Amino acid sequence: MKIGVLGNCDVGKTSLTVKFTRRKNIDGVSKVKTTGIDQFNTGVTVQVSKLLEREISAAGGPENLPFSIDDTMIRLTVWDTGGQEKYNAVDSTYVRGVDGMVLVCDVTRKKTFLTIEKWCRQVVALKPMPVIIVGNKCDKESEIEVTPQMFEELSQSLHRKNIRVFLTSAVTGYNVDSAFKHMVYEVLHPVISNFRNMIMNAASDQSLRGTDKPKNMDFNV
Ligand SMILES: Nc1nc2c(ncn2[C@@H]2O[C@H](COP(=O)(O)OP(=O)(O)O)[C@@H](O)[C@H]2O)c(=O)[nH]1
Ligand SMILES: [Mg+2]
Repeated sequence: MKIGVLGNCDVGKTSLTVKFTRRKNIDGVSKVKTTGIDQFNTGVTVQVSKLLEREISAAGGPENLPFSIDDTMIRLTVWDTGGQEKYNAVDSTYVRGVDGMVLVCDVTRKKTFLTIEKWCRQVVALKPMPVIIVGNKCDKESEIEVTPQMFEELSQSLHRKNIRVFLTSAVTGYNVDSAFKHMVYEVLHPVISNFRNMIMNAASDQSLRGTDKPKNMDFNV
């Protein structure tokens, strides 16, 4: 799974990505200007079977399922872009290569907020995908130019029911994990639903047919 991080220069894309993925102090790293696309391998793996623990146990445990999901993991890669703002359009190759997009603006600079509206439309036109909006630097309370109401209006004007807004701080870490985790779960949602249905079908098949178990199946997620 690949997650894209897009927004104007200096909004905190690199800082947020580093905070989430490496949990290192952001000082120093953020001083390096990003050019092109930096790919962060997060090392974050999502165990689908863990997310489905309740359903699996309701079905009588993993040994009762006709397939195995405990080995299925999804690797999360966060891409960090730089320099996109120089061009009027997003890089279509980059957009097509990701499964979800985190659009970041700096709440202390209104200009950066206005850009993400334009980019949001371009992104979903190129490839329909889950998108979230992140208003970063919310620790700089006295300098805030973008209000929660403005985010609310933007979210509604985009006519995408599920678009969520997170106010974050890469400095304090506030809401950083929640934002990325929400992004991951939105991308995973169809996969999880599929597994959930299969588990439920398997459970009802078994209650009808006793001990009859179909052969194992492999899944590529
Ligand atoms: N106060 C504050 N500063 C931040 C925050 N996130 C990033 N910065 C600072 O903003 C500058 C730009 O950050 P950077 O991650 O390089 O932005 P990028 O160009 O979008 O990747 C750096 O000086 C960071 O230390 C934040 O949440 N709060
Ligand atoms: Mg950067």
